[in-house]
Amino acid sequence: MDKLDILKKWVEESDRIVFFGGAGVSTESGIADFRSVDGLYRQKFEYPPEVIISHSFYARKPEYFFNFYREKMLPLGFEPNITHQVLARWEAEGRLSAVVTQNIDGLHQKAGSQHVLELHGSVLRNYCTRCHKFHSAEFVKESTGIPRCNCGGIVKPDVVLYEESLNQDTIEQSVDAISKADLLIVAGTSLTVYPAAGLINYFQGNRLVLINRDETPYDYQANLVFHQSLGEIFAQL
Ligand code: CNA
Repeated sequence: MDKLDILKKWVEESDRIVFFGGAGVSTESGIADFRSVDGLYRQKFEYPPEVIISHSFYARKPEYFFNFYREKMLPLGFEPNITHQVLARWEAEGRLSAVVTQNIDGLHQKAGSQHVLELHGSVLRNYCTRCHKFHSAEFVKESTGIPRCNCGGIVKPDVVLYEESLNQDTIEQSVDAISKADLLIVAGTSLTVYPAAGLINYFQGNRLVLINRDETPYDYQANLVFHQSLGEIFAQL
């Protein structure tokens, strides 16, 4: 049996699949990732991107942060691709228990997935840091300089910046889903951002599948590895 047939068989036999994904899941929707050859980290900016999207930079230079965020990190108007769609279908069929994602683009929900654990938050939620009023992503996109609420407070995206901690409840739910999974598919992630990447160590099964164009530090732990595009694989599932 070739690798793809094995994966198909495992999917058919599963009813607690967990999909753990990253920016590579959305590149085929047109959203750049961080670490591919045309990713954000290979482009030249005045400061390295990981510095700009850190909490201390946000606190020191909020206007610069928001200009970068609006231009490079606010993916509006994109549509889910075949990978998002197949995952939503598996959930509806009762095969998949959770999507754990490092993405902040909301495309899994747009494709119809219900149980999505967003480790790094979402650009679709924005709150005033003073009165906590909700603001849409369009509000932030259309703002100039520092986005401000009617009360004068800064409107901050509900996105986890470097140096900020992850939501404890989301971590606990992710650990719970991963530890109970009968098939864990890890895909479209360089597995270099912690603590998110470490969560896959909670998997207790022996069907760990890794799908990523580039090699990852976890390839050696996987039971099946595909160095291919997600779209190529998911179009056949
Ligand atoms: P990353 O470090 O940029 O890694 C992405 C990985 O995906 C790379 O190893 C690529 O080889 C691989 N890849 C890219 N496209 C495909 C494809 N079509 N098929 C298969 N593999 C592919 O991204 P991570 O998610 O690992 O890093 C974590 C960061 C990136 C998170 O904090 C995210 O919030 C952040 N991010 C999110 C988005 C988004 O929400 N769409 C976009 C850019 C960055």
